[in-house]
Amino acid sequence: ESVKQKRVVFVVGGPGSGKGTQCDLISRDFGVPFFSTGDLIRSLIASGCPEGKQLQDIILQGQIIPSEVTVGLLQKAMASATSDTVLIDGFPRNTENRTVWQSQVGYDCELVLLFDCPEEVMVERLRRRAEGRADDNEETIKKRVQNFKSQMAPVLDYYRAIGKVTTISTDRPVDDIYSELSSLWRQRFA
Ligand code: UP5
Ligand code: MG
Repeated sequence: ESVKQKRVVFVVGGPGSGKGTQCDLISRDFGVPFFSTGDLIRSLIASGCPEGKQLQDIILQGQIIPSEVTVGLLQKAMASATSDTVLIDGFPRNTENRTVWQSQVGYDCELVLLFDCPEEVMVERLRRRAEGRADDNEETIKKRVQNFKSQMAPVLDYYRAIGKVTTISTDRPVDDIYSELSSLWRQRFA
């Protein structure tokens, strides 16, 4: 099934770097549909699908679920979006995600927004978050951070080499980050 080409912005950054918080704000103010890959996966598991147990195990290990699953969820979500610009939070997570996206979707993102935040700040935010996420425990948090560092490095190298990465420092209050992000958004996409 072919989906009309959209302007896709990937928002990436370590666990707790503030991706969801900022994407919500952009989505609210600019009317851009926003898809959190993690939320899509959690809903799929909650729906009681046959592969749910296996997916939940992967999440608890802080590992990355198979690209075909993720890209399939994103394609389905994007197909229902009427806007020609979409925000995707938390994808890609590794090189395999990136290449499967390219072959399955058929075109690449326009921009990668990298949320840059010190590890200890991210970890502290996740420790404090009390939303009952199964992966917000010390053990899993450690693995999420580790996997982000090791698996995203080659993805970021790839996108930097083609000039698609914009880095935003997220070790500051939500409003400060958003004032930079929203003006960037206004310049490029509004
Ligand atoms: N907070 C936010 N901004 C703040 C600020 N500026 N100052 C102080 N506090 C701030 O924020 C995290 C917490 O910090 C919140 O309590 C918030 O209020 C506060 P949030 O905006 O939720 O940060 P975010 O970067 O979205 O953190 P999240 O935990 O969602 O990041 P992850 O990347 O770990 O989670 P995600 O849901 O994307 O993925 C979960 C798992 O799913 C992955 O580990 C992986 O196993 C799997 N997955 C895949 O396999 N493939 C995918 O493509 C995607 C996910
Ligand atoms: Mg999130």
